[in-house]
Amino acid sequence: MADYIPSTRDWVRDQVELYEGSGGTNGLTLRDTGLPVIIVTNTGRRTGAVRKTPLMRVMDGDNYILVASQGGAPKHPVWYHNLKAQPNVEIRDETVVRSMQVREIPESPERARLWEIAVAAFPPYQEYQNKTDRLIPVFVTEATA
Ligand code: F42
Repeated sequence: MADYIPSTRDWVRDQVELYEGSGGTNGLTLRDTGLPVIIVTNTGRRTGAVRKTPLMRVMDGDNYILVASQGGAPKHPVWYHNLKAQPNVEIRDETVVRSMQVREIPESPERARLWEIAVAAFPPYQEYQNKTDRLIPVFVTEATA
């Protein structure tokens, strides 16, 4: 079993500790927004370590939409590259943990549809897109058998 290496960002690490440490009963929202968060367990593409990334919970039916916004920063978050290299992840949604596979959706009408759903769920995504030159990546999940 690979080691878990926590995020270097205090607020992110703290949220993961609270969320996972409570078995998915505490620390479930982004700060005081009341908006739900999931924890995506992914594999470090260089270290092979276990990485845990909280993201907003955005649903398209039974599938999760993962938005690599990183607050509109100029570069993709590191987890984006981890997911491209190793698309098998675990998603914790409150008390439920499932193995899922993710795929990035290239620019297309399908991506536009998913983006609309994401912005409806978390309006700051649009502000983040407006302030960066990169097209913010969008992944969707499919449950693995
Ligand atoms: N970020 C989003 O992009 N979208 C969201 O919807 C979102 C919601 C959210 C809600 C709650 C919350 O607490 C955080 C939220 N975040 C959201 C922030 C998100 O959890 C990430 O912290 C953020 O996107 C930055 O991701 P990152 O992967 O760039 O993380 C950085 C800070 C980090 O911890 N980096 C590690 C480090 O040590 O600096 C590296 C981690 C890593 O995977 N390393 C790789 C390895 O092999 O282990 C090597 C990677 C390489 O290629 O070098």
